[in-house]
Amino acid sequence: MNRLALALVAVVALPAAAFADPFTFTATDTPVTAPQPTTISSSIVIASGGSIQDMNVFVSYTANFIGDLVLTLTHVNTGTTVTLAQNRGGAGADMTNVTFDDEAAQPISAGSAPFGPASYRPEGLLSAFDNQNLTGTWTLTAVNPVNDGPHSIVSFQLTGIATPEPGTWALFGLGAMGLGAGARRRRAKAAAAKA
Ligand SMILES: [Ca+2]
Ligand SMILES: [Ca+2]
Repeated sequence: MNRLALALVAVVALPAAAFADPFTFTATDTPVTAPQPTTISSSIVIASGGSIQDMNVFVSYTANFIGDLVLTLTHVNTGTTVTLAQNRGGAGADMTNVTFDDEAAQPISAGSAPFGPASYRPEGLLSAFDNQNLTGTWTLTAVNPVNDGPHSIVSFQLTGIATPEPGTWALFGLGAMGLGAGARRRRAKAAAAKA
């Protein structure tokens, strides 16, 4: 394999390993509390993210008679909404340290209140966000139309895997080419000095 081929392998192979990065973003506006039936929401603003490969949602929420809750995650920038839990848990209360994850062993329909700590597959598929850009505003919304007292989003977090957008890849490639050019110039100088 010649040097050019080696350099190409390095440029192509390194980013895939180095940049399929796990991410964690935590809402800072929690707790959000209101009397039912007022809808409550919590948002996370991500200034610069990559292409989503896996999205999971971590939630703690409190309410009596949780069975009338509809909990959704919306990417405001694209308008994509995924339902996490809809009318689950009956007369039970609360959802504590619950992770919604397409890869979880059990669906939310198999859980019972109080939910968690546990992982559940959501009602919809979080893979709806795959290959979309992580950048933007993400809103967790709790609709609870029957008044059983206050309800509260106690914590909200997004976790998953993202890779850089094509623009970032192009910049990385240019950077790697620049390094290669520098090495070639240094070798040429060394050769000239010897001559
Ligand atoms: Ca997942
Ligand atoms: Ca209620």
